Amino acid sequence: MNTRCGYVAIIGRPNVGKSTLLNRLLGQKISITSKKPQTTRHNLLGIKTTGDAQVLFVDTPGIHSNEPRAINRYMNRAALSALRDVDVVLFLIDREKFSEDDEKVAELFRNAHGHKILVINKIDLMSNKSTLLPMLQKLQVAFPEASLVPVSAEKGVNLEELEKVIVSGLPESPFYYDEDQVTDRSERFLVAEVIREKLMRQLGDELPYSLTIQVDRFEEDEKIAHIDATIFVEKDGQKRILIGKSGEKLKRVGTDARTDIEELLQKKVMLNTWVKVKSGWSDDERAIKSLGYDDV
Ligand SMILES: Nc1nc2c(ncn2[C@@H]2O[C@H](COP(=O)(O)OP(=O)(O)OP(=O)(O)O)[C@@H](O)[C@H]2O)c(=O)[nH]1
Ligand SMILES: [Mg+2]
Repeated sequence: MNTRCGYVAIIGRPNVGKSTLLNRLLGQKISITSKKPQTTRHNLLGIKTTGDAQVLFVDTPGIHSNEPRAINRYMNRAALSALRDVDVVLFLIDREKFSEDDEKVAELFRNAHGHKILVINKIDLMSNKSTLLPMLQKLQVAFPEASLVPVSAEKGVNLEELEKVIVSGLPESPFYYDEDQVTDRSERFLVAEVIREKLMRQLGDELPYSLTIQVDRFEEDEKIAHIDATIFVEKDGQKRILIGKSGEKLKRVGTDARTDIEELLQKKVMLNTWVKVKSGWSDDERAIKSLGYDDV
């Protein structure tokens, strides 16, 4: 039997649903998601092996044109690097809005190598389904080389069709990874991401962009994992907001994170979190490197 295997980059502006789609396709949550744009900061490999195909999905940070800080430039760099040596490119857009950032990604998509698939996401939100066909026709003219697939990542609509189109774009090749492997990222990395997700979801608009997580201790035996993590923010005021009245806010974040980490590691988890101020880390090239933003 000839097997197929190759890399599939998932690109798009922030918030179109790239990470939601990855998790859905894998049938397992490895990538964090939230209502806020710029949730994903790192490229994340998600491996799906079924029958004679192994798909190596790369979820990427949303490409954006407003790049005020070093961390934003790192995120865009990461997304761009995913397009190198890729076999299939999935360009995700939201059903109706086509913004300046979408244009920017569209340009990269047009110039990309590999099979091109334009994925129109969130079709569950289309109130008038009769607008879908004319929209697809317009998009096909704008992207003549691309296969068009409308989906709902959240509701799982039309994903089998999408997978078929993806697999048909993969080259014949032996598998690169073990069949039961889901990602190449460490549990330590995934744990830090879960904590960041709970913070993204529970905090107001500005603060999430000023924080980053470092796992200081990760020790486990068969039954229990002991995890210590530091949440870095940029200002004293942010630390106060984050801790909240008598530590309530942080406690809620910790409880939510622990539940997800227990699910991830399949064991009991003792999680301790601290908040520290690291002034200006997000716009400091050296600081972001030392905080793990160093792989592109
Ligand atoms: N209704 C609906 N919501 C969706 C769908 N897909 C994703 N969402 C929501 O859109 C929001 C953004 O989803 P993410 O998966 O975090 O988006 P992303 O493209 O990874 O965003 P960044 O990581 O910031 O680039 C979340 O609130 C999702 O629940 C969909 O098919 N339908
Ligand atoms: Mg994402």
